[in-house]
Amino acid sequence: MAGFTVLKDLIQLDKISKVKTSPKVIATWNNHKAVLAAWDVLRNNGSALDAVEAGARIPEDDPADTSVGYGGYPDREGIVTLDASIMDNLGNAGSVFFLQGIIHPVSVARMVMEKTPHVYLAGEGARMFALENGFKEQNLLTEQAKKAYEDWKVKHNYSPKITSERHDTIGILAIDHAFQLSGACTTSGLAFKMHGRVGDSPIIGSGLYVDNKVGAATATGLGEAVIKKVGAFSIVEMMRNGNSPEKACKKAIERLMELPGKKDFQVGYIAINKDGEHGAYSLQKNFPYVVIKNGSVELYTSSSLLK
Ligand code: SD4
Repeated sequence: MAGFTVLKDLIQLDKISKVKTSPKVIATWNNHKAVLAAWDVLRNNGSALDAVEAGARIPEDDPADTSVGYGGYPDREGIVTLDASIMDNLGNAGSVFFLQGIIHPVSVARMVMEKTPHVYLAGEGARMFALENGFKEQNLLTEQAKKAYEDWKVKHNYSPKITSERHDTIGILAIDHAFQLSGACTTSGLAFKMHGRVGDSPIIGSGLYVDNKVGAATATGLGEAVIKKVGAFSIVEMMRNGNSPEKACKKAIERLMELPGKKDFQVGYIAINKDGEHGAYSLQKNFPYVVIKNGSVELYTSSSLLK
């Protein structure tokens, strides 16, 4: 009997060693503090869902990150408005659009996913929901962001043209010890956007998509372009059809070439598949992304279509 148990254990071990995947987190840009926070969750046997939320909350809190949460650059009226989304391994999704005065939109998005029958809450409704659920209201416009806004008004003469001055939006994907996938994306959107504008980040299938059987993808860059090509969903579908994460991201970037003005904007995609393989691709060069596995952080620069 004892021999049988040992053999069974060996078979189990053998099975495990053939599984390619181990916990991993991947995030857009050099969000190394975010992947470390996510890793801390995974290392303690936490879920991919908890990991991506913990990771996304890091830049939301960071006044130096001018594309996310507190310290994010405001819109053309000088108001910081936030978009965020989250998806779990079961295909559940939650998002907030155009949220004002609440520092952690990713956690509000998670609450929309877990506590309501809805997927999207926008504007005042999202803010009321957050306040009713214990989130505190606070001013998200830092002195530095206010100054940048004042300078922009002078320099750009309040032009409605899209200016992609800075990008640091975090899209973050994780696979946990139980081989489950989750993802999140959070942003203050394009700097000096029109009041009421919503980007790709909270739109399920555009800025973020997770299918636990296949993989997950997320986006950064010009949201209008990502929305028009339903970026993240198309990457997951391309992975379903046998493409590696990098190949799928590349094909999705190639589709952007059908859009006008392609030389003037950036889009970067990152993806991970069910085997834990990751990849990325961007339209313009110099798109960094960060990966953590076995506790060590690696910063990569993706290949790009335009050189
Ligand atoms: C948006 N995709 O709102 C976001 C912007 C972004 O880094 O990625 N900024 O369009």
